[in-house]
Amino acid sequence: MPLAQTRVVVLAGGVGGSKFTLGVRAALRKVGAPEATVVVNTGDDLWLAGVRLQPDVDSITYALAGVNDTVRGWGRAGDTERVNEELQAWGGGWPWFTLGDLDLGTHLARTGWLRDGATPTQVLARMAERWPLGARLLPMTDSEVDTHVLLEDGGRLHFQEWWTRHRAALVPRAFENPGIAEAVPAPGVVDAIAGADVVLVAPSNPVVSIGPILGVRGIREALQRTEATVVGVSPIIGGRVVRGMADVCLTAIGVETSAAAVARHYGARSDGGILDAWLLAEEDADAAPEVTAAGIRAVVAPLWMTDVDASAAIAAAALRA
Ligand code: FO1
Repeated sequence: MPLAQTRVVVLAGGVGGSKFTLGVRAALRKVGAPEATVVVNTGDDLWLAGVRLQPDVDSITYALAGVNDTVRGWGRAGDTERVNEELQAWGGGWPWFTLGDLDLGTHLARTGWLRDGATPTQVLARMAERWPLGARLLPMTDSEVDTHVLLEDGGRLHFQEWWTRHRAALVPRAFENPGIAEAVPAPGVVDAIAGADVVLVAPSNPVVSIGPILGVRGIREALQRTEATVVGVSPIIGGRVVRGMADVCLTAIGVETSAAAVARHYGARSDGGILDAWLLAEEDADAAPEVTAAGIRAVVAPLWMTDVDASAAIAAAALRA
């Protein structure tokens, strides 16, 4: 299959997903291939102060539109916080969570359309009309799924509170996704996977970003059935998480923070899992035999997403795999 005709689907969430998606877009443009379809995690979406927030959808949309805050890693570049100050003066929202003024414009538009009866898929398509994103974004599901963190001390927190307020410092014993059992894939997700030549699993948090996508009934099955090659990119480099606090999440579900352990967690397609191949960082080349032994083809490549060119090179390596 010539690269120029490759139909690509990406499973993505959050900051790792945004950087990787930018790389995929650049790599596909370079060879004149069609735009990728990106299935985005919506498991940490939430209602706050009457508006619907979609952190991962917005991170990826803003990044593709080139309007994201690359320093903070979330929200809009150059945003201000006047509305948030007033909201908090009323005791609204969360004191440890900032809703930027421009970002709030997104949430208000989205909430209005949802209230008018649009589905999240339709809302996202409408948002994508504003900027030439160069990729088709689909939410993993149109129904509301949450992420809760069950703590060692018996407590239960919303994921955003645990992540943003406590910086993942409270020891989790499990993650739950209320609503996931009833969720079905958003329209177009299963067809995109079925019609793809390559499915790429972004180097996003395996537990709270990719985990919910795979938890939507029908998506894992579509990955197992597709004729596409499914290639994952390790979010672990040199035995450490590249960004975020994915190690805490992995420990909670009993997975070691290593490139091979995450590959085994996803599993080989030949063994009921989802992967055909796994991109390992050069720093983790030693782990290649372990990955191969699990029935997954190991491909060693530089994996630091330092800029779009580096991310595009990673995406190209994944496409070649
Ligand atoms: N992350 C923070 O660390 N602090 C914030 O105040 C914050 C606000 C925020 C508002 C809207 C939004 O879509 C995302 C926001 N994030 C914030 C990022 C987000 O909480 C997490 O980084 C992701 O959910 C993890 O994937």
